Amino acid sequence: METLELQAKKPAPSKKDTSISGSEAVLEALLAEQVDVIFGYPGGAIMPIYDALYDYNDRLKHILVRHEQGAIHAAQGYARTSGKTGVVFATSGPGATNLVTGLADAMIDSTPVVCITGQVFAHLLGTDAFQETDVINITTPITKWNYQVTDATEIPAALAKAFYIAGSGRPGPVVIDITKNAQMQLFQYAGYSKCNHIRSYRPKPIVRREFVEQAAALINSAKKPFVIWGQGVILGRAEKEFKAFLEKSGIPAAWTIMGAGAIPTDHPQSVGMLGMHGNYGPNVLTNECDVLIAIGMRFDDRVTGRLDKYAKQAKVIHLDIDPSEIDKNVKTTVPVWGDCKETLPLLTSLVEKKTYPEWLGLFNEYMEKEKTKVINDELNPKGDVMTMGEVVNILNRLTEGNAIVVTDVGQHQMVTCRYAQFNKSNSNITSGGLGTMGYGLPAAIGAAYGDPSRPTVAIIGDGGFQMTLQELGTIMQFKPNVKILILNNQFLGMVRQWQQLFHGNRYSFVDITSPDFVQVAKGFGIAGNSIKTREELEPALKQMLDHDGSFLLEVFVGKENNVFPMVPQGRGVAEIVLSSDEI
Ligand SMILES: Cc1ncc(C[n+]2csc(CCOP(=O)(O)OP(=O)(O)O)c2C)c(N)n1
Repeated sequence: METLELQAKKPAPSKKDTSISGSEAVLEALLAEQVDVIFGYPGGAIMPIYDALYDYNDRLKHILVRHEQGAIHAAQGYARTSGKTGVVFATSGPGATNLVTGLADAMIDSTPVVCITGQVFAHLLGTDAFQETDVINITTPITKWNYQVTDATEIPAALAKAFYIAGSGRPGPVVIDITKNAQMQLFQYAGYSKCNHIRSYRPKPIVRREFVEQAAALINSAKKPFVIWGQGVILGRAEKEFKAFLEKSGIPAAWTIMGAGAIPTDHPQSVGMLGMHGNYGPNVLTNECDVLIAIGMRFDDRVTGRLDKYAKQAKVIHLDIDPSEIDKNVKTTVPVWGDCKETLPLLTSLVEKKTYPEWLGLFNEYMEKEKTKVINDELNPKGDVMTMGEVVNILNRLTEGNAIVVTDVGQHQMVTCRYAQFNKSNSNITSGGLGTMGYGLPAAIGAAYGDPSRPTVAIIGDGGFQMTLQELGTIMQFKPNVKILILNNQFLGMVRQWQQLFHGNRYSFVDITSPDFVQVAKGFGIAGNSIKTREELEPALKQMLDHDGSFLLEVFVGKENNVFPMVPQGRGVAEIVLSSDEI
Protein backbone atom coordinates (compact mmCIF):
# COMPACT_ATOMS: atom_id res chain seq x y z
CA MET A 1 0.00 0.00 0.00
CA GLU A 2 2.72 2.44 0.91
CA THR A 3 4.45 1.70 -2.36
CA LEU A 4 1.48 3.16 -4.17
CA GLU A 5 1.70 6.32 -2.12
CA LEU A 6 5.44 6.51 -2.73
CA GLN A 7 4.95 6.42 -6.46
CA ALA A 8 3.71 9.98 -6.21
CA LYS A 9 7.28 11.13 -5.87
CA LYS A 10 8.59 11.19 -9.39
CA PRO A 11 12.29 10.39 -9.64
CA ALA A 12 14.41 12.85 -11.60
CA PRO A 13 14.06 11.63 -15.20
CA SER A 14 17.11 10.44 -17.01
CA LYS A 15 17.60 11.87 -20.51
CA LYS A 16 15.98 8.96 -22.31
CA ASP A 17 13.27 8.49 -19.77
CA THR A 18 9.90 8.86 -21.45
CA SER A 19 7.96 8.01 -18.34
CA ILE A 20 5.13 10.28 -17.32
CA SER A 21 2.47 9.97 -14.67
CA GLY A 22 -1.09 8.89 -15.36
CA SER A 23 -2.16 12.45 -14.54
CA GLU A 24 0.17 13.88 -17.14
CA ALA A 25 -1.14 11.35 -19.61
CA VAL A 26 -4.67 12.67 -18.95
CA LEU A 27 -3.57 16.21 -19.71
CA GLU A 28 -1.57 15.16 -22.78
CA ALA A 29 -4.73 13.46 -24.06
CA LEU A 30 -6.71 16.67 -23.59
CA LEU A 31 -4.07 18.64 -25.49
CA ALA A 32 -4.08 16.09 -28.30
CA GLU A 33 -7.87 16.32 -28.48
CA GLN A 34 -7.53 20.13 -28.72
CA VAL A 35 -9.51 20.73 -25.59
CA ASP A 36 -9.40 24.42 -24.84
CA VAL A 37 -11.38 24.57 -21.63
CA ILE A 38 -12.09 22.24 -18.71
CA PHE A 39 -14.87 22.88 -16.20
CA GLY A 40 -14.06 21.32 -12.88
CA TYR A 41 -13.74 21.17 -9.13
CA PRO A 42 -10.87 19.52 -7.25
CA GLY A 43 -10.84 17.08 -4.34
CA GLY A 44 -8.83 14.34 -2.70
CA ALA A 45 -9.20 11.59 -5.27
CA ILE A 46 -8.37 13.82 -8.25
CA MET A 47 -5.53 15.76 -6.64
CA PRO A 48 -2.75 14.21 -8.72
CA ILE A 49 -4.47 15.42 -11.90
CA TYR A 50 -4.88 18.91 -10.43
CA ASP A 51 -1.25 18.81 -9.34
CA ALA A 52 -0.19 18.03 -12.91
CA LEU A 53 -2.51 20.76 -14.19
CA TYR A 54 -0.40 23.26 -12.28
CA ASP A 55 2.27 22.78 -14.96
CA TYR A 56 -0.19 22.75 -17.89
CA ASN A 57 -2.00 25.89 -16.85
CA ASP A 58 -0.56 27.85 -19.77
CA ARG A 59 -1.95 25.35 -22.29
CA LEU A 60 -5.21 24.18 -20.74
CA LYS A 61 -7.75 26.63 -19.40
CA HIS A 62 -9.56 25.39 -16.30
CA ILE A 63 -12.69 27.06 -15.01
CA LEU A 64 -13.30 26.47 -11.32
CA VAL A 65 -17.05 26.22 -10.94
CA ARG A 66 -18.89 26.42 -7.63
CA HIS A 67 -20.61 23.01 -7.78
CA GLU A 68 -19.94 20.01 -9.99
CA GLN A 69 -23.46 20.24 -11.43
CA GLY A 70 -22.34 23.64 -12.69
CA ALA A 71 -19.30 22.03 -14.31
CA ILE A 72 -21.26 19.54 -16.34
CA HIS A 73 -23.97 21.98 -17.39
CA ALA A 74 -21.23 24.42 -18.43
CA ALA A 75 -19.56 21.66 -20.43
CA GLN A 76 -22.94 20.94 -22.05
CA GLY A 77 -23.45 24.60 -22.95
CA TYR A 78 -19.92 24.71 -24.32
CA ALA A 79 -20.51 21.60 -26.43
CA ARG A 80 -23.77 22.95 -27.80
CA THR A 81 -22.36 26.27 -29.01
CA SER A 82 -18.89 25.09 -30.08
CA GLY A 83 -19.88 21.77 -31.65
CA LYS A 84 -16.97 20.24 -29.70
CA THR A 85 -16.89 17.85 -26.75
CA GLY A 86 -17.16 19.44 -23.30
CA VAL A 87 -14.72 18.31 -20.60
CA VAL A 88 -15.31 18.02 -16.86
CA PHE A 89 -13.08 17.17 -13.88
CA ALA A 90 -14.58 16.08 -10.59
CA THR A 91 -13.42 14.22 -7.56
CA SER A 92 -14.78 10.89 -6.32
CA GLY A 93 -17.85 10.39 -4.14
CA PRO A 94 -19.87 13.60 -3.83
CA GLY A 95 -17.98 15.25 -6.67
CA ALA A 96 -18.96 12.46 -9.01
CA THR A 97 -22.53 12.13 -7.76
CA ASN A 98 -23.01 15.86 -8.27
CA LEU A 99 -22.53 15.16 -11.97
CA VAL A 100 -25.43 12.73 -12.16
CA THR A 101 -28.15 15.23 -13.16
CA GLY A 102 -25.95 16.68 -15.89
CA LEU A 103 -25.03 13.25 -17.20
CA ALA A 104 -28.69 12.28 -17.43
CA ASP A 105 -29.38 15.60 -19.13
CA ALA A 106 -26.53 15.16 -21.63
CA MET A 107 -27.60 11.58 -22.31
CA ILE A 108 -31.18 12.42 -23.19
CA ASP A 109 -30.18 15.52 -25.18
CA SER A 110 -27.30 13.73 -26.98
CA THR A 111 -24.65 16.19 -25.80
CA PRO A 112 -20.98 15.14 -26.11
CA VAL A 113 -19.23 15.45 -22.76
CA VAL A 114 -16.22 13.63 -21.30
CA CYS A 115 -16.17 13.59 -17.49
CA ILE A 116 -12.99 12.55 -15.76
CA THR A 117 -13.63 11.58 -12.19
CA GLY A 118 -11.06 10.77 -9.55
CA GLN A 119 -11.56 7.52 -7.68
CA VAL A 120 -10.09 6.07 -4.48
CA PHE A 121 -6.96 3.90 -4.72
CA ALA A 122 -7.58 0.64 -6.54
CA HIS A 123 -6.75 -1.38 -3.45
CA LEU A 124 -9.50 0.45 -1.54
CA LEU A 125 -12.25 -0.15 -4.10
CA GLY A 126 -15.20 -1.88 -2.51
CA THR A 127 -14.14 -1.10 1.04
CA ASP A 128 -16.43 1.90 1.58
CA ALA A 129 -13.35 4.06 1.60
CA PHE A 130 -13.62 7.77 2.27
CA GLN A 131 -15.44 9.40 -0.67
CA GLU A 132 -15.86 6.14 -2.50
CA THR A 133 -18.95 5.69 -4.65
CA ASP A 134 -19.54 3.14 -7.35
CA VAL A 135 -19.52 5.71 -10.11
CA ILE A 136 -19.55 3.12 -12.86
CA ASN A 137 -22.76 1.49 -11.67
CA ILE A 138 -24.40 4.79 -10.80
CA THR A 139 -23.72 6.27 -14.23
CA THR A 140 -24.20 3.23 -16.46
CA PRO A 141 -27.75 4.04 -17.60
CA ILE A 142 -26.97 7.73 -18.10
CA THR A 143 -23.75 7.51 -20.09
CA LYS A 144 -23.01 6.45 -23.63
CA TRP A 145 -19.95 4.72 -22.22
CA ASN A 146 -18.16 4.60 -18.89
CA TYR A 147 -14.94 2.96 -17.82
CA GLN A 148 -12.82 2.67 -14.73
CA VAL A 149 -9.04 2.91 -15.12
CA THR A 150 -6.90 1.35 -12.40
CA ASP A 151 -3.61 1.26 -14.29
CA ALA A 152 -2.01 4.33 -15.86
CA THR A 153 -0.94 2.51 -18.99
CA GLU A 154 -4.59 2.34 -19.98
CA ILE A 155 -5.17 6.09 -19.77
CA PRO A 156 -4.24 7.20 -23.31
CA ALA A 157 -6.34 4.55 -25.00
CA ALA A 158 -9.26 4.99 -22.60
CA LEU A 159 -9.38 8.73 -23.19
CA ALA A 160 -9.00 8.34 -26.94
CA LYS A 161 -12.00 6.01 -26.89
CA ALA A 162 -13.87 8.38 -24.60
CA PHE A 163 -13.54 11.31 -27.01
CA TYR A 164 -14.37 9.14 -30.00
CA ILE A 165 -17.48 7.67 -28.41
CA ALA A 166 -18.73 10.96 -26.93
CA GLY A 167 -18.47 12.84 -30.22
CA SER A 168 -19.25 10.28 -32.89
CA GLY A 169 -22.56 9.04 -34.22
CA ARG A 170 -25.31 10.09 -31.86
CA PRO A 171 -23.22 12.01 -29.31
CA GLY A 172 -23.48 11.56 -25.56
CA PRO A 173 -21.71 11.71 -22.23
CA VAL A 174 -18.79 9.46 -21.22
CA VAL A 175 -17.33 8.99 -17.74
CA ILE A 176 -13.75 7.89 -17.22
CA ASP A 177 -13.18 7.08 -13.56
CA ILE A 178 -9.48 6.98 -12.70
CA THR A 179 -8.22 5.55 -9.43
CA LYS A 180 -5.74 7.68 -7.55
CA ASN A 181 -2.93 5.16 -7.89
CA ALA A 182 -3.34 5.20 -11.69
CA GLN A 183 -3.14 8.99 -11.69
CA MET A 184 0.12 8.80 -9.72
CA GLN A 185 1.67 5.80 -11.46
CA LEU A 186 4.62 6.44 -13.77
CA PHE A 187 4.72 4.56 -17.03
CA GLN A 188 6.58 4.59 -20.32
CA TYR A 189 4.53 6.93 -22.49
CA ALA A 190 4.38 6.06 -26.16
CA GLY A 191 2.35 9.08 -27.21
CA TYR A 192 -1.34 9.53 -27.84
CA SER A 193 -3.20 8.15 -30.81
CA LYS A 194 -6.67 9.40 -31.52
CA CYS A 195 -9.28 6.71 -31.84
CA ASN A 196 -11.40 6.51 -34.98
CA HIS A 197 -12.60 2.94 -34.89
CA ILE A 198 -13.80 0.51 -32.28
CA ARG A 199 -14.73 -3.02 -33.18
CA SER A 200 -18.42 -3.64 -32.39
CA TYR A 201 -19.23 0.10 -32.33
CA ARG A 202 -20.73 1.50 -35.50
CA PRO A 203 -21.51 5.15 -34.89
CA LYS A 204 -23.13 5.65 -38.30
CA PRO A 205 -25.28 2.92 -39.76
CA ILE A 206 -24.62 2.13 -43.40
CA VAL A 207 -27.07 4.03 -45.56
CA ARG A 208 -29.46 1.71 -47.37
CA ARG A 209 -30.14 3.31 -50.73
CA GLU A 210 -33.33 1.36 -51.30
CA PHE A 211 -34.87 3.02 -48.25
CA VAL A 212 -33.88 6.46 -49.51
CA GLU A 213 -35.52 5.58 -52.84
CA GLN A 214 -38.69 4.37 -51.12
CA ALA A 215 -38.75 7.57 -49.05
CA ALA A 216 -38.36 9.73 -52.17
CA ALA A 217 -41.16 7.83 -53.93
CA LEU A 218 -43.48 8.39 -50.98
CA ILE A 219 -42.59 12.08 -50.86
CA ASN A 220 -43.07 12.49 -54.62
CA SER A 221 -46.54 10.99 -54.48
CA ALA A 222 -47.63 12.93 -51.38
CA LYS A 223 -50.30 15.62 -51.47
CA LYS A 224 -49.72 16.96 -47.97
CA PRO A 225 -46.21 16.07 -46.84
CA PHE A 226 -44.93 17.51 -43.61
CA VAL A 227 -41.36 17.66 -42.29
CA ILE A 228 -40.64 17.64 -38.58
CA TRP A 229 -37.03 18.13 -37.61
CA GLY A 230 -35.02 17.89 -34.44
CA GLN A 231 -31.55 18.38 -33.04
CA GLY A 232 -30.13 15.64 -35.29
CA VAL A 233 -29.86 18.22 -38.06
CA ILE A 234 -27.71 20.44 -35.82
CA LEU A 235 -25.65 17.61 -34.32
CA GLY A 236 -25.04 16.24 -37.82
CA ARG A 237 -23.97 19.72 -38.99
CA ALA A 238 -26.41 19.19 -41.80
CA GLU A 239 -28.07 22.60 -41.76
CA LYS A 240 -27.11 23.33 -45.38
CA GLU A 241 -28.19 19.90 -46.59
CA PHE A 242 -31.47 20.27 -44.71
CA LYS A 243 -32.18 23.69 -46.21
CA ALA A 244 -31.44 22.36 -49.69
CA PHE A 245 -33.84 19.46 -49.14
CA LEU A 246 -36.58 21.73 -47.86
CA GLU A 247 -36.22 24.27 -50.63
CA LYS A 248 -36.26 21.70 -53.42
CA SER A 249 -39.10 19.63 -51.96
CA GLY A 250 -41.15 22.71 -50.97
CA ILE A 251 -42.48 20.89 -47.91
CA PRO A 252 -43.65 22.84 -44.84
CA ALA A 253 -41.48 22.08 -41.82
CA ALA A 254 -41.82 22.37 -38.06
CA TRP A 255 -39.18 22.00 -35.35
CA THR A 256 -38.84 20.41 -31.99
CA ILE A 257 -37.37 22.56 -29.24
CA MET A 258 -34.00 20.91 -29.71
CA GLY A 259 -34.07 21.54 -33.46
CA ALA A 260 -34.70 25.28 -33.17
CA GLY A 261 -32.34 27.38 -35.25
CA ALA A 262 -31.20 24.70 -37.70
CA ILE A 263 -32.69 27.01 -40.30
CA PRO A 264 -33.59 30.61 -39.49
CA THR A 265 -36.87 30.82 -37.60
CA ASP A 266 -38.32 33.14 -40.25
CA HIS A 267 -37.66 30.81 -43.20
CA PRO A 268 -40.85 30.84 -45.34
CA GLN A 269 -41.28 27.06 -45.04
CA SER A 270 -40.72 27.05 -41.28
CA VAL A 271 -44.22 26.76 -39.85
CA GLY A 272 -43.40 26.80 -36.15
CA MET A 273 -42.66 24.69 -33.14
CA LEU A 274 -44.08 21.29 -32.33
CA GLY A 275 -45.12 19.96 -28.99
CA MET A 276 -47.03 20.68 -25.82
CA HIS A 277 -46.50 24.44 -26.02
CA GLY A 278 -45.69 24.58 -29.70
CA ASN A 279 -47.66 26.31 -32.41
CA TYR A 280 -51.25 25.51 -33.22
CA GLY A 281 -50.91 24.70 -36.92
CA PRO A 282 -48.04 22.20 -36.80
CA ASN A 283 -49.71 20.29 -33.98
CA VAL A 284 -53.15 20.09 -35.57
CA LEU A 285 -51.85 19.46 -39.07
CA THR A 286 -49.62 16.60 -37.90
CA ASN A 287 -52.90 14.71 -37.91
CA GLU A 288 -53.79 15.84 -41.44
CA CYS A 289 -50.59 15.28 -43.39
CA ASP A 290 -50.33 12.23 -45.61
CA VAL A 291 -46.56 11.74 -45.33
CA LEU A 292 -44.71 12.70 -42.18
CA ILE A 293 -40.94 13.06 -42.64
CA ALA A 294 -39.17 13.05 -39.28
CA ILE A 295 -35.53 14.14 -39.45
CA GLY A 296 -33.16 13.74 -36.50
CA MET A 297 -35.87 13.75 -33.87
CA ARG A 298 -37.04 11.07 -31.48
CA PHE A 299 -40.81 11.45 -31.11
CA ASP A 300 -40.58 12.55 -27.49
CA ASP A 301 -43.93 12.40 -25.69
CA ARG A 302 -43.90 16.18 -25.30
CA VAL A 303 -43.97 16.29 -29.12
CA THR A 304 -46.40 13.45 -29.84
CA GLY A 305 -48.96 13.85 -27.08
CA ARG A 306 -51.08 10.71 -26.89
CA LEU A 307 -49.45 8.21 -29.20
CA ASP A 308 -52.64 6.39 -30.19
CA LYS A 309 -53.90 9.70 -31.55
CA TYR A 310 -50.68 10.72 -33.26
CA ALA A 311 -50.46 10.97 -37.06
CA LYS A 312 -52.42 7.75 -37.51
CA GLN A 313 -53.38 8.74 -41.09
CA ALA A 314 -49.80 9.37 -42.20
CA LYS A 315 -47.10 7.26 -43.72
CA VAL A 316 -44.00 7.94 -41.66
CA ILE A 317 -40.45 8.36 -42.97
CA HIS A 318 -37.89 8.52 -40.19
CA LEU A 319 -34.33 9.67 -40.84
CA ASP A 320 -32.14 8.93 -37.83
CA ILE A 321 -28.53 8.08 -37.07
CA ASP A 322 -29.57 5.88 -34.16
CA PRO A 323 -31.40 2.77 -35.40
CA SER A 324 -32.83 2.21 -31.92
CA GLU A 325 -34.99 5.30 -32.43
CA ILE A 326 -36.73 3.73 -35.41
CA ASP A 327 -40.12 2.32 -34.38
CA LYS A 328 -39.40 3.16 -30.72
CA ASN A 329 -42.45 5.38 -30.27
CA VAL A 330 -43.99 5.78 -33.71
CA LYS A 331 -44.30 3.03 -36.27
CA THR A 332 -42.24 3.90 -39.32
CA THR A 333 -43.23 3.16 -42.91
CA VAL A 334 -39.76 3.81 -44.30
CA PRO A 335 -36.73 3.94 -42.00
CA VAL A 336 -33.79 5.90 -43.37
CA TRP A 337 -30.88 4.94 -41.17
CA GLY A 338 -27.84 7.09 -41.32
CA ASP A 339 -26.24 10.44 -40.73
CA CYS A 340 -28.61 13.03 -42.16
CA LYS A 341 -25.60 14.85 -43.61
CA GLU A 342 -25.33 11.84 -45.94
CA THR A 343 -28.97 10.81 -46.31
CA LEU A 344 -30.44 14.27 -46.92
CA PRO A 345 -28.43 15.01 -50.11
CA LEU A 346 -29.36 11.57 -51.43
CA LEU A 347 -33.01 12.23 -50.73
CA THR A 348 -32.78 15.73 -52.20
CA SER A 349 -31.38 14.33 -55.43
CA LEU A 350 -34.41 12.03 -55.75
CA VAL A 351 -37.27 14.31 -54.76
CA GLU A 352 -39.11 16.40 -57.31
CA LYS A 353 -38.97 20.15 -57.12
CA LYS A 354 -42.40 21.19 -55.91
CA THR A 355 -44.38 23.72 -53.93
CA TYR A 356 -47.52 23.20 -51.87
CA PRO A 357 -49.14 26.63 -51.80
CA GLU A 358 -52.52 25.45 -50.51
CA TRP A 359 -51.12 23.11 -47.92
CA LEU A 360 -48.57 25.70 -46.72
CA GLY A 361 -51.39 28.24 -46.76
CA LEU A 362 -53.30 26.10 -44.27
CA PHE A 363 -50.43 26.40 -41.79
CA ASN A 364 -50.51 30.15 -42.30
CA GLU A 365 -54.27 30.20 -41.67
CA TYR A 366 -53.79 28.36 -38.41
CA MET A 367 -51.02 30.78 -37.50
CA GLU A 368 -53.41 33.69 -38.05
CA LYS A 369 -55.87 32.07 -35.65
CA GLU A 370 -53.10 31.59 -33.09
CA LYS A 371 -52.06 35.20 -33.55
CA THR A 372 -55.57 36.46 -32.85
CA LYS A 373 -56.13 34.25 -29.85
CA VAL A 374 -52.66 34.07 -28.27
CA ILE A 375 -49.68 35.70 -29.92
CA ASN A 376 -50.91 39.28 -30.31
CA ASP A 377 -51.82 39.53 -26.63
CA GLU A 378 -48.53 37.95 -25.60
CA LEU A 379 -46.36 40.22 -27.71
CA ASN A 380 -48.41 43.42 -27.39
CA PRO A 381 -50.35 43.09 -24.15
CA LYS A 382 -53.07 45.62 -23.49
CA GLY A 383 -52.72 45.93 -19.74
CA ASP A 384 -49.84 47.28 -17.67
CA VAL A 385 -48.58 43.87 -16.68
CA MET A 386 -45.59 42.74 -18.70
CA THR A 387 -45.59 39.38 -20.42
CA MET A 388 -42.60 37.10 -20.97
CA GLY A 389 -43.31 37.17 -24.70
CA GLU A 390 -42.92 40.92 -25.03
CA VAL A 391 -39.57 40.78 -23.23
CA VAL A 392 -38.32 38.08 -25.62
CA ASN A 393 -39.71 39.99 -28.59
CA ILE A 394 -37.82 43.18 -27.76
CA LEU A 395 -34.69 41.16 -27.07
CA ASN A 396 -35.02 39.64 -30.59
CA ARG A 397 -35.15 43.10 -32.06
CA LEU A 398 -32.13 44.32 -30.12
CA THR A 399 -29.98 41.29 -30.84
CA GLU A 400 -31.35 40.95 -34.40
CA GLY A 401 -31.83 37.25 -33.71
CA ASN A 402 -28.09 36.64 -33.49
CA ALA A 403 -27.74 35.95 -29.77
CA ILE A 404 -27.07 32.61 -28.13
CA VAL A 405 -30.18 32.14 -26.03
CA VAL A 406 -29.89 29.83 -23.05
CA THR A 407 -32.96 28.98 -21.03
CA ASP A 408 -33.71 27.24 -17.78
CA VAL A 409 -36.89 25.20 -17.39
CA GLY A 410 -40.46 26.36 -17.01
CA GLN A 411 -42.82 28.89 -18.56
CA HIS A 412 -40.00 31.24 -19.57
CA GLN A 413 -38.37 28.36 -21.46
CA MET A 414 -41.50 27.60 -23.45
CA VAL A 415 -42.17 31.28 -24.14
CA THR A 416 -38.57 31.86 -25.20
CA CYS A 417 -38.51 28.83 -27.49
CA ARG A 418 -41.80 29.96 -29.02
CA TYR A 419 -40.86 33.59 -29.60
CA ALA A 420 -37.08 33.84 -29.85
CA GLN A 421 -35.70 34.51 -33.29
CA PHE A 422 -32.79 32.26 -34.21
CA ASN A 423 -30.86 33.25 -37.30
CA LYS A 424 -28.00 30.89 -36.59
CA SER A 425 -27.64 27.27 -35.65
CA ASN A 426 -26.32 26.28 -32.20
CA SER A 427 -28.19 29.22 -30.69
CA ASN A 428 -30.96 27.65 -28.61
CA ILE A 429 -29.37 26.07 -25.58
CA THR A 430 -31.89 24.43 -23.31
CA SER A 431 -32.52 21.29 -21.34
CA GLY A 432 -35.06 19.66 -23.63
CA GLY A 433 -35.31 16.03 -22.62
CA LEU A 434 -34.63 16.06 -18.89
CA GLY A 435 -36.09 19.50 -18.17
CA THR A 436 -33.43 20.30 -15.58
CA MET A 437 -34.12 23.40 -13.53
CA GLY A 438 -30.79 24.97 -12.65
CA TYR A 439 -29.37 24.26 -16.10
CA GLY A 440 -29.61 27.82 -17.42
CA LEU A 441 -26.93 29.78 -15.58
CA PRO A 442 -24.07 27.24 -15.76
CA ALA A 443 -24.98 26.25 -19.33
CA ALA A 444 -24.79 29.92 -20.28
CA ILE A 445 -21.29 30.15 -18.80
CA GLY A 446 -20.19 27.22 -20.95
CA ALA A 447 -22.07 28.55 -23.99
CA ALA A 448 -20.17 31.83 -23.72
CA TYR A 449 -16.84 29.95 -23.74
CA GLY A 450 -18.03 27.83 -26.66
CA ASP A 451 -18.76 30.83 -28.86
CA PRO A 452 -17.48 34.13 -27.46
CA SER A 453 -18.18 35.92 -30.76
CA ARG A 454 -21.89 36.34 -30.00
CA PRO A 455 -23.78 37.70 -27.00
CA THR A 456 -25.00 34.97 -24.65
CA VAL A 457 -28.30 35.73 -22.95
CA ALA A 458 -29.53 33.37 -20.23
CA ILE A 459 -33.29 33.66 -19.73
CA ILE A 460 -34.14 32.11 -16.38
CA GLY A 461 -37.11 31.91 -14.00
CA ASP A 462 -36.96 33.13 -10.42
CA GLY A 463 -37.19 29.52 -9.25
CA GLY A 464 -34.57 27.90 -11.46
CA PHE A 465 -32.11 30.73 -10.90
CA GLN A 466 -32.13 29.93 -7.19
CA MET A 467 -31.08 26.34 -7.93
CA THR A 468 -27.61 27.16 -9.27
CA LEU A 469 -27.04 30.84 -8.55
CA GLN A 470 -23.78 29.98 -6.83
CA GLU A 471 -22.31 29.94 -10.35
CA LEU A 472 -22.37 33.74 -10.19
CA GLY A 473 -19.12 33.10 -8.32
CA THR A 474 -17.68 31.44 -11.41
CA ILE A 475 -18.68 34.49 -13.48
CA MET A 476 -17.15 36.78 -10.86
CA GLN A 477 -13.83 34.95 -10.98
CA PHE A 478 -13.43 34.04 -14.66
CA LYS A 479 -15.50 36.78 -16.28
CA PRO A 480 -17.25 35.06 -19.17
CA ASN A 481 -19.66 37.55 -20.73
CA VAL A 482 -23.11 36.32 -19.73
CA LYS A 483 -26.24 38.44 -19.74
CA ILE A 484 -28.70 37.08 -17.19
CA LEU A 485 -32.35 37.90 -17.73
CA ILE A 486 -34.57 36.75 -14.88
CA LEU A 487 -38.25 36.67 -15.75
CA ASN A 488 -39.71 36.93 -12.29
CA ASN A 489 -43.35 35.90 -11.93
CA GLN A 490 -42.91 35.24 -8.21
CA PHE A 491 -44.10 31.68 -8.68
CA LEU A 492 -42.79 28.35 -9.83
CA GLY A 493 -44.76 29.37 -12.87
CA MET A 494 -45.11 26.22 -14.89
CA VAL A 495 -46.18 24.13 -11.91
CA ARG A 496 -48.55 26.90 -10.85
CA GLN A 497 -50.08 26.85 -14.35
CA TRP A 498 -50.78 23.12 -14.06
CA GLN A 499 -52.17 23.52 -10.54
CA GLN A 500 -54.48 26.24 -11.82
CA LEU A 501 -55.63 24.37 -14.91
CA PHE A 502 -55.64 20.75 -13.77
CA HIS A 503 -55.72 20.79 -9.97
CA GLY A 504 -58.59 23.22 -9.38
CA ASN A 505 -56.47 26.26 -8.47
CA ARG A 506 -54.93 24.48 -5.51
CA TYR A 507 -51.59 26.28 -5.39
CA SER A 508 -49.45 23.89 -3.40
CA PHE A 509 -45.95 25.21 -2.62
CA VAL A 510 -45.43 27.15 -5.81
CA ASP A 511 -45.31 30.56 -4.18
CA ILE A 512 -41.57 31.20 -4.06
CA THR A 513 -39.89 34.07 -2.29
CA SER A 514 -36.78 35.46 -3.92
CA PRO A 515 -33.89 37.44 -2.58
CA ASP A 516 -33.04 40.84 -4.02
CA PHE A 517 -31.36 39.41 -7.12
CA VAL A 518 -29.62 42.67 -7.99
CA GLN A 519 -28.05 42.78 -4.52
CA VAL A 520 -27.06 39.13 -4.85
CA ALA A 521 -25.38 39.86 -8.19
CA LYS A 522 -23.72 42.89 -6.65
CA GLY A 523 -22.29 40.65 -3.96
CA PHE A 524 -20.59 38.73 -6.73
CA GLY A 525 -19.32 41.92 -8.38
CA ILE A 526 -21.89 41.69 -11.18
CA ALA A 527 -23.85 44.78 -12.19
CA GLY A 528 -27.61 44.55 -12.36
CA ASN A 529 -30.98 46.20 -12.61
CA SER A 530 -34.55 45.32 -11.76
CA ILE A 531 -37.59 46.71 -13.52
CA LYS A 532 -41.34 46.58 -13.11
CA THR A 533 -42.73 48.78 -15.88
CA ARG A 534 -42.92 48.62 -19.66
CA GLU A 535 -41.36 52.07 -20.10
CA GLU A 536 -38.21 50.75 -18.50
CA LEU A 537 -38.08 47.54 -20.54
CA GLU A 538 -36.32 48.47 -23.75
CA PRO A 539 -33.77 50.82 -22.13
CA ALA A 540 -33.02 48.16 -19.50
CA LEU A 541 -32.51 45.45 -22.13
CA LYS A 542 -30.22 47.82 -24.03
CA GLN A 543 -28.31 48.60 -20.85
CA MET A 544 -27.85 44.87 -20.25
CA LEU A 545 -26.69 44.13 -23.79
CA ASP A 546 -24.40 47.16 -23.99
CA HIS A 547 -22.82 46.54 -20.61
CA ASP A 548 -19.15 45.66 -20.77
CA GLY A 549 -19.23 42.23 -19.14
CA SER A 550 -21.86 40.19 -17.40
CA PHE A 551 -25.05 41.83 -16.23
CA LEU A 552 -28.17 40.68 -14.40
CA LEU A 553 -31.55 42.13 -15.35
CA GLU A 554 -34.65 41.15 -13.43
CA VAL A 555 -37.97 41.84 -15.13
CA PHE A 556 -41.17 41.43 -13.14
CA VAL A 557 -43.79 39.83 -15.36
CA GLY A 558 -47.44 38.88 -14.81
CA LYS A 559 -47.73 36.59 -11.80
CA GLU A 560 -50.43 34.33 -13.17
CA ASN A 561 -49.87 34.47 -16.92
CA ASN A 562 -50.15 31.13 -18.64
CA VAL A 563 -48.39 29.66 -21.65
CA PHE A 564 -50.69 28.79 -24.52
CA PRO A 565 -51.32 26.98 -26.80
CA MET A 566 -51.13 23.76 -24.85
CA VAL A 567 -51.64 20.10 -25.59
CA PRO A 568 -53.01 18.99 -22.22
CA GLN A 569 -51.32 15.86 -20.95
CA GLY A 570 -53.04 12.69 -22.11
CA ARG A 571 -54.57 14.32 -25.19
CA GLY A 572 -53.70 14.09 -28.85
CA VAL A 573 -51.78 16.80 -30.71
CA ALA A 574 -54.90 17.85 -32.60
CA GLU A 575 -56.61 18.50 -29.26
CA ILE A 576 -54.33 21.45 -28.62
CA VAL A 577 -56.10 24.33 -26.89
CA LEU A 578 -55.59 28.05 -27.31
CA SER A 579 -56.93 29.15 -23.93
CA SER A 580 -58.03 27.83 -20.56
CA ASP A 581 -61.71 28.04 -21.67
CA GLU A 582 -61.08 25.17 -24.07
CA ILE A 583 -59.71 22.77 -21.44
C1 LIG B 1 -34.63 20.07 -10.88
C2 LIG B 1 -36.08 20.26 -11.16
N1 LIG B 1 -36.96 20.25 -10.15
C3 LIG B 1 -38.28 20.42 -10.39
C4 LIG B 1 -38.73 20.60 -11.65
C5 LIG B 1 -40.22 20.76 -11.93
N2 LIG B 1 -40.52 22.07 -12.51
C6 LIG B 1 -40.67 22.26 -13.84
S1 LIG B 1 -40.97 23.83 -14.24
C7 LIG B 1 -40.97 24.30 -12.63
C8 LIG B 1 -41.21 25.73 -12.23
C9 LIG B 1 -40.13 26.64 -12.68
O1 LIG B 1 -40.29 27.87 -12.05
P1 LIG B 1 -39.39 29.10 -12.45
O2 LIG B 1 -37.97 28.71 -12.45
O3 LIG B 1 -39.75 30.24 -11.59
O4 LIG B 1 -39.79 29.35 -13.95
P2 LIG B 1 -41.23 29.76 -14.58
O5 LIG B 1 -41.97 28.50 -14.86
O6 LIG B 1 -41.93 30.60 -13.58
O7 LIG B 1 -40.87 30.49 -15.82
C10 LIG B 1 -40.72 23.21 -11.80
C11 LIG B 1 -40.67 23.27 -10.32
C12 LIG B 1 -37.77 20.57 -12.70
N3 LIG B 1 -38.11 20.68 -13.96
N4 LIG B 1 -36.46 20.42 -12.41
